[in-house]
Amino acid sequence: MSRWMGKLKVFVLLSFAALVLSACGKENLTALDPKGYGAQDAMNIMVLSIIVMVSVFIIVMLIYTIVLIRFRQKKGQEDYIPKQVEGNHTLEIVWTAIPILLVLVLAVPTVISVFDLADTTEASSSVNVEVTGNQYWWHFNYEGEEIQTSQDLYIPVNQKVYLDIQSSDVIHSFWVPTISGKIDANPENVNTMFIEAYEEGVYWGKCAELCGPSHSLMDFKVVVVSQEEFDAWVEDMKNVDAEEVPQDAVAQEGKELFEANNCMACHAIGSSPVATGPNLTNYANRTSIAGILEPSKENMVEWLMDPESIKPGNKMTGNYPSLSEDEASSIAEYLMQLDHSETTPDSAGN
Ligand code: HEC
Ligand SMILES: [Cu+2]
Repeated sequence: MSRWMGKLKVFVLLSFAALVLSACGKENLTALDPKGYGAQDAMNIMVLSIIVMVSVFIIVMLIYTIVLIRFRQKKGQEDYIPKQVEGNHTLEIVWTAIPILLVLVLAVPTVISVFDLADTTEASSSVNVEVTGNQYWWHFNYEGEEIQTSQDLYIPVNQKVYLDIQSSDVIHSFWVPTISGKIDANPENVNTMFIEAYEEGVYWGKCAELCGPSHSLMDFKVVVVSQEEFDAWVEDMKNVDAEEVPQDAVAQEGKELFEANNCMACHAIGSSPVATGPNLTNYANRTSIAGILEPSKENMVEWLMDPESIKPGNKMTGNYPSLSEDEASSIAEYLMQLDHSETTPDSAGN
């Protein structure tokens, strides 16, 4: 009885863990509530496989139960040997054919979907973005437009957006579970995929390939806005004046400190292709700082004074003169007033 109780306890504990952990996900960071083309395809195939597997289970269990009851040894028949069916051709053909059929039912939609998702014939007439994974942040270059951004990828709703994905260092993997499947960002070659979102909103993206100590912090967002808002955003971003001097005196001082402290060796504001660090254009509208912190001035000061404690192993630590709290605060003031567009994550239907 104690062994049985032990098993029951483990079962109850696991069920409880499953129940509790299933609530851990973030909204718009789940493959189970698809809101995009690739994610919907994956979901359909998952549902199909579950239907097939559950049906097989139920049918096998049914036959098993019937056989158990109908063919059990009856009193007075201890010596009775039932009809033997080994080598029965019909049976053997049936139990070979059924699994082949099931594999086909799963394989055909899967293969169709794989080819469909790899189809890039419409790429030339769509928005194309060059995506570069870096330890531990993402760079986005809108091809043919003078637009460079990082961390927040703006795309128009209900449009295929083609991504040319690569890495500047180690292998990463680009994944926005609610919208699409994932694809590797390799240092040697460019991988192409498209994403299409069916609903406006802000969707979470993750690096899905272990790439170093801050791999799990390599988050980004896809900001899906209406076509009009996207067009407006493109215009705004193309016309950014990187030299613009802020009105506010503290922000002005921040700009000077930004220029004096080597920041520009790695960070660009505007369309400059410098991408050793994230492009900081339009920073006031970012959904996060360094991909993971709430966008507040306190968090920014914390990041500037000690990025290592926030993202271990990041490539900014130690590569600029250390800043006093006042200096960090002025720089934060400067960056967080870089507001180049009316299109913000809040316009994304939220
Ligand atoms: C050696 C290159 C380098 C220098 C110099 C540098 N940074 Fe960075 N910075 C980076 C990298 C790389 C990241 C991305 C870190 C990560 O997320 O892993 C980063 C991230 C940031 C971020 C967060 C960006 C985002 O997308 O939210 C800010 C803000 C920032 N740096 C400001 C500064 C300022 C201000 C200075 C100068 C005082 C500076 N950086 C100097 C490389 C650099
Ligand atoms: Cu990564």
